[in-house]
Amino acid sequence: MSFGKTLMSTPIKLLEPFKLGPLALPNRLVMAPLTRNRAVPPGMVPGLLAVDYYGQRASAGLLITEASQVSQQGQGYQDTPGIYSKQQVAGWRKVTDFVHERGGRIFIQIWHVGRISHTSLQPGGGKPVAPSAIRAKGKTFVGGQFTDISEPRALGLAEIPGIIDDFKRGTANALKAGFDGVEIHGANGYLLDQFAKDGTNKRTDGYGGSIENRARLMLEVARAVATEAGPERTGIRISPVTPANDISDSNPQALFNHIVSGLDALKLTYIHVIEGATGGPRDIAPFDYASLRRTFRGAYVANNGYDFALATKVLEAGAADLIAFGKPFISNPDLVERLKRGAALTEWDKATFYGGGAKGYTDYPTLSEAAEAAQ
Ligand code: 8OZ
Repeated sequence: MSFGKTLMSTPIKLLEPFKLGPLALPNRLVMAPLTRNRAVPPGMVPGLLAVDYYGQRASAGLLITEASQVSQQGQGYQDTPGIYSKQQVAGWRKVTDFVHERGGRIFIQIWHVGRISHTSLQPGGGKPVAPSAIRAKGKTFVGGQFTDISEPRALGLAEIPGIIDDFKRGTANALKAGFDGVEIHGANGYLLDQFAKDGTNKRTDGYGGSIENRARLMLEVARAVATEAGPERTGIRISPVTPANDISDSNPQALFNHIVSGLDALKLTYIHVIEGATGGPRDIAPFDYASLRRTFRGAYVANNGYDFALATKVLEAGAADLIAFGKPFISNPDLVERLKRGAALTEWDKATFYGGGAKGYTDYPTLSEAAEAAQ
């Protein structure tokens, strides 16, 4: 990632303010949702380290938390936080208070992993749930090791309202916890993406078959969340062509043109689009992202492999309003300040991405801390 000095004499588009619904963002940098697996078991409560971690990054235009499950059933990895219990709400409240104290804005990303889970995480040791009983090829991280994803069972039609209610309760809890808004995780092969895409959805009821039917759950969840939080405080993350978590679709362009048109009708505040393969090549499959931009009247948050040069180009072309950075925010809590100064960035350490303690989480220095340490 290069934040070159050569561009420093021209105004930096990423540092321009942006109005996101009721929120005045001081810049166009969004901290992407990042799974860090440091919630405190057994309650999956965000701990004091998380307070520090998000507080350190409060200068981002908008922070989006790591994905937080709306139910125990919605958990797929060890030590990810929830937003379904009183204790979790109390834990998150400390996070939002500290971020606000430091002048920041923060949305919580809420998810249900669907089939990307393991029986050891599920209520009563049961099977994870999915649109159809098709096991994902891949591993999840549980009990301190990478383990094969479990065989799921297909959700019964009668269970679907309960899933929507879980997202609704998660949203109500998020507001109680003091979040400025909610991002629905509709991406990366988790439950809502599993319903939307035909590689994972073989249902024959009203939630399977046609594009309209497969998109139904994502749009119903979006409506429920927006009803609870207000559409101006509701965003959603999508990943039309990612192969993450063994997901695929035979016609992602038609599917996502339909989904985004539905999201536009609900007046959501943003779509957050992972362009290409999550954390991988941006050009993995042809897709016309501009058509989503044209369809959706809210903000367009672009993500995946952006550096300063590409972000500037895309913002200047009007192809996006905000850019979400992931790994650079892990290792540079003061990413915005470093951009302002044209300062070098700290490299991230992959070994400490998932799980552990403060190391690789809250101990990356700001510029001034690094300067002090060098004295
Ligand atoms: C990395 C590891 C575990 C989960 C995603 C929430 O892909 C994730 C995730 C990423 O959206």
